[in-house]
Amino acid sequence: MRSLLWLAVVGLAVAEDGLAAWLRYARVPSASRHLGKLPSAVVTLNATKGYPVHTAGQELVDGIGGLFGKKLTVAKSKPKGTTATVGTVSAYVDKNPSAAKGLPDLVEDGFYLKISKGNVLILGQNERGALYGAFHYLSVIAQGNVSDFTLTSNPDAPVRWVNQWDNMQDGGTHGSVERGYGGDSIFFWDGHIREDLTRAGQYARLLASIGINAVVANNVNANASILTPENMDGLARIADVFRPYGVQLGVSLNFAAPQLLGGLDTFDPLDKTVVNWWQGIADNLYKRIPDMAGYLVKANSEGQPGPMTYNRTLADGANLFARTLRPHGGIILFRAFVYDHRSLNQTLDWKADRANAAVNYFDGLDDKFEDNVVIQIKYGPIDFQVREPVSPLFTHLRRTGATVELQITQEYLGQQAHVVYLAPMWKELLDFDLRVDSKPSTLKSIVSGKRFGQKLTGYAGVVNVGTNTTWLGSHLAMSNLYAYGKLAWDPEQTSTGILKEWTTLTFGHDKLVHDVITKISMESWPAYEDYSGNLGIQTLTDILLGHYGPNPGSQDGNPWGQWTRADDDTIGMDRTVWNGTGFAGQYPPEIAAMYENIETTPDNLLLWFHHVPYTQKLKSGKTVIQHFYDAHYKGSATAQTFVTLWEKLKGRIDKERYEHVLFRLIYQAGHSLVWRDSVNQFYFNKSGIPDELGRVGNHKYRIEAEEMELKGYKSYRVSPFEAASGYHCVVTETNSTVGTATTKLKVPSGKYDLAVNYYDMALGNSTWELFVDRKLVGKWKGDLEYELGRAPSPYIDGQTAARKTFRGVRVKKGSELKVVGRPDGLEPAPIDYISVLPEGTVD
Ligand code: GCV
Repeated sequence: MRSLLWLAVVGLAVAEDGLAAWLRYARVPSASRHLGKLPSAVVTLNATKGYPVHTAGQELVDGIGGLFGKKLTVAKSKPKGTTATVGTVSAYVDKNPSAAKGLPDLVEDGFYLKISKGNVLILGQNERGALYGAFHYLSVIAQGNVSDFTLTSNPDAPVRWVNQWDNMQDGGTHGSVERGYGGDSIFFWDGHIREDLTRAGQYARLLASIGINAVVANNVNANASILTPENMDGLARIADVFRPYGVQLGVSLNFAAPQLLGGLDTFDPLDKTVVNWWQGIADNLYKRIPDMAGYLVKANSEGQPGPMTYNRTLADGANLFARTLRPHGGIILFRAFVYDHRSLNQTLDWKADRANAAVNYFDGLDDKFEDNVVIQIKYGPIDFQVREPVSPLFTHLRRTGATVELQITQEYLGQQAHVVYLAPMWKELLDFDLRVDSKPSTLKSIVSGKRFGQKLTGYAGVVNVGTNTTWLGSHLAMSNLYAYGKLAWDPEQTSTGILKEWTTLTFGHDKLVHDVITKISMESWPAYEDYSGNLGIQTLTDILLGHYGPNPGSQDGNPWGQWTRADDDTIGMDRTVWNGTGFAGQYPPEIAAMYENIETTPDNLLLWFHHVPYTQKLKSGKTVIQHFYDAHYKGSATAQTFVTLWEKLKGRIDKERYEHVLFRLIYQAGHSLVWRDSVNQFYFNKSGIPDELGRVGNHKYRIEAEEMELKGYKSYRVSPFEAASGYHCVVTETNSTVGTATTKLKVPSGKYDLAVNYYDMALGNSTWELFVDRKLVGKWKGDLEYELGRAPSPYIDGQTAARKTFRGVRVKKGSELKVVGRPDGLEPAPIDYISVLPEGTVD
């Protein structure tokens, strides 16, 4: 068995398909030189198979074996030679009572490490802590550090959960995993819990290695059927594969389950039969899963039922569950994402504002919650946008603990088809000082419980991994999951420090690899913000469909409340108290005053708080509109450099991951131009204000497909208009007609980069061929819906717009340029334009 496990670990490292993530245990450089500084045997104290101390022993054997090629033996008591001893503090003190005095204080899940001349002592406050300590030690030596050290490490907060938005059934809300871009659910299929939960166990291992202690496996948009006896048995199986890693299971509930599943005629939280029904559920769950973490509840939000249906408060709703969990020691994370997406009216009410909802609903309830209720608050008041101010609700809960909800899955941030390293954004949020009572009150101090003294506080990360071997659909996106765990444990860590660790563990020690990944990652969030939504206007993505690709117009004119209030002359949400929605007044006075005043509002949140003319001058001296234009050019130019940077790594990392990442970066570079042009075109059209640098609307290298000589293709007006250059593309005349678009080139003879902008809809897999003087330059297929996990779309719009570039193509003046498009299914091989670019030019 041991050798099988050994092979599995080594095998994972060899395949480099991403499955092993940062736990590859790949051989460190000059491994044999360090053997003397490593333990020769592992002693596990009071280990029981299936529990974390036992797992820790196995990880040490596998880890040191993989990293250094040294085979360790596992012993129950102290063998000869250097030893790694791992266990809980109490097990250690039982055996060595005199050692108790020298040990530090540990909080729940904390650990102590003492490394001295090859002897390693790893003690956890509990079994989980011991496993965390083992993973920490392995991470340190994997980074090449085998020197002696002593470390006491305690988590900053007790709640360090992840949420999966997995549906029980494919075709549930947004497929198998809502807002998941890494494949199908690893937990559920066809309404049931999967038989094979291997991936769930591997997931728990990854999470334990970064200090995560619970996973809510099912979507917050919960299906009541998760609570059938059969599915409860299935949940118990998930808990069984989590347990060896100290990861507890949490369950999302549907508030109306007593009616939907229980057959009651009510789900009123104060109704006795409802209370009894829920008590029965808790008892049945805990009978199967005695160590269950608790519940997660989304109520009265986006169509989900909740206590307000019966005019009960949110506290009545949360407490109902809290009381049924109390006898079992469980906790409930109750989401603050409560708002009504049906009644907000933008036209009639200048003061209407979705951002106000959370504080409005929760104000006055702080002292009404049971003490095993935690309020889970998204970092910003709207919904995981590229930039939001910290939610003011964090300052309104002083007795009840809060978790900050961060989103690892990049719903509004490029859906893992764009690289966006999120740690810098999270750090900015966590470091933000909310100045409660005019005292230092950073978000991190609030969610650690230190600022207000609550016991139950922390972090909740929406992760949404899937069956894809890369977990998230992209190798580089995994730095976000790693960073989430690291920051939840210790928010003082730096974004670059975390990245460095992750890069070493994931890709090795090569300095160039580090330099490139650091540069791309650290520039990625600013670049994405630059080419999506600037100055606090939100991401400007398509909020009605897949939340992917540009669609600034979709923000307004609907009750979802992600408004920009852009008209021909002005833009931005007036959230001031004196003239607007009053949202700024939800902050403590110092912060409220800062946001109330346009002069003291930082530029990057200007349009979040103020409604201004496009000609409003920023602190930089630029106007709002010119900033938009410039930022979109700057951000998309940065995205182009990611490709050339990555290409430097050819041959320096394994081919499999090199190609996988390169494909995505090339796609991102092309799509960033779609973003640039759509957003700029939209606001140029609205404001009529030209770009001072004359770029917007002027594309001298472009040949519009609709202006080429067409055979079998016809011109098609795209909606929204800004998603196509010249507002039009071409589509084949029928679903079976082959289309050709031909033109004579007027450029001087030479080498050019030829870029074809096309649309890859999820309705078929058209093929395109590009010819110069009848010679095939290249051929490609419209199959991005299989290659990228981003939300598939059936439309010709900013979501599906993509670019294929052929570099260094020789053309002559007068050469014939031809694209042949073969439709497939309902996809009519659409083409927007072709750019004939002098080498190195971007447009
Ligand atoms: C799970 C956003 C997402 C929804 C998500 C919701 C939430 O609106 O688009 O997919 O639903 O947030 O966080 O509950």
